[in-house]
Amino acid sequence: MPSKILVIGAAGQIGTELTLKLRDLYGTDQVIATDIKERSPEALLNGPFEKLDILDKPRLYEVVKQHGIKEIYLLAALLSATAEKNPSLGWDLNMNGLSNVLDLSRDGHIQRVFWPSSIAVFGPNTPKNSTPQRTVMEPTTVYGITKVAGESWCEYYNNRYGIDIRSVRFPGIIGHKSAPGGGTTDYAVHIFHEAIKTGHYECFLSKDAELPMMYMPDAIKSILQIMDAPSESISLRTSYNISGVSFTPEILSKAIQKSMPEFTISYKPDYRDSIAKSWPSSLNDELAKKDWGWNPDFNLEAIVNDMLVNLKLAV
Ligand code: AKB
Repeated sequence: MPSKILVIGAAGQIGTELTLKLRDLYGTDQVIATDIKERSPEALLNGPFEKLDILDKPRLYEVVKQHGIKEIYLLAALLSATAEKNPSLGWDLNMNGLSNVLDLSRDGHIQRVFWPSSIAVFGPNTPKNSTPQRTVMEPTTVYGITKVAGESWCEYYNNRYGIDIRSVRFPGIIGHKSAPGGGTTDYAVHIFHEAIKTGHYECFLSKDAELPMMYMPDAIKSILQIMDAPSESISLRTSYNISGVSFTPEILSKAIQKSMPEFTISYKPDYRDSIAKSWPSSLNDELAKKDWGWNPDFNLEAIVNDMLVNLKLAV
């Protein structure tokens, strides 16, 4: 019987799909979904749910003890665009949420932790194409700053206390089952919904803002793969670059037009465009491939086809 798992931020874009997948693999009652939201999202009603504010450390310890949790997936965070509107909350939630979970582990309650970092760790002075694993970072957003600091915090806890924490740097994630919440890359999900609903999308990035992206099944696969790998093969305890596909809003809109020729796009870049332009266009993920066999399945065409089929079915 696998040890019990806690997903924190389970109502979010990745949290929802990750919880469903973990419940499929390990059993519904083995995976406790938690979120700051009062109630479980519909999709997660098949299993246990607890309301949990990650900044409430006593409550976190209580939930962990009550359910005999041994493994945590920490997905609660304020993403890049939202955190720019409230930088101190972004810092507080992203850093102290992580610290609370790492302390649980240091205190011997938890055996393993997954925590996602992001391409937001990079900044305008980072090499843009095929960004190396180790390079200049210098992020310009509070979200990116918390991810750089969080990576070092994870490595510190691993070195000092032997905590088994694993992490990947997520690009923008595209999926059809759950909504993205406050990221710069969210346009790549909104565009599909608007294409189907109204046939037009007004994009908040400029047409040439090229970003690394990934389809949700690949994102979930990366989490399962890195968590399944033997501890000795994880040579990096900050966070691994992983790559899927890279495209601009213009390239994505043309890919959608292949199936929906009547679809149109216009551009009204806002503050998120300068965030996007400070991030890499593509990543070098050789180390993730070498250490734990990372390999994505979905290219742009496959993503577009799958999104359109599933969203049309859901209408
Ligand atoms: C965001 O846009 O903030 C996130 C991310 C790239 O981490 N999707």
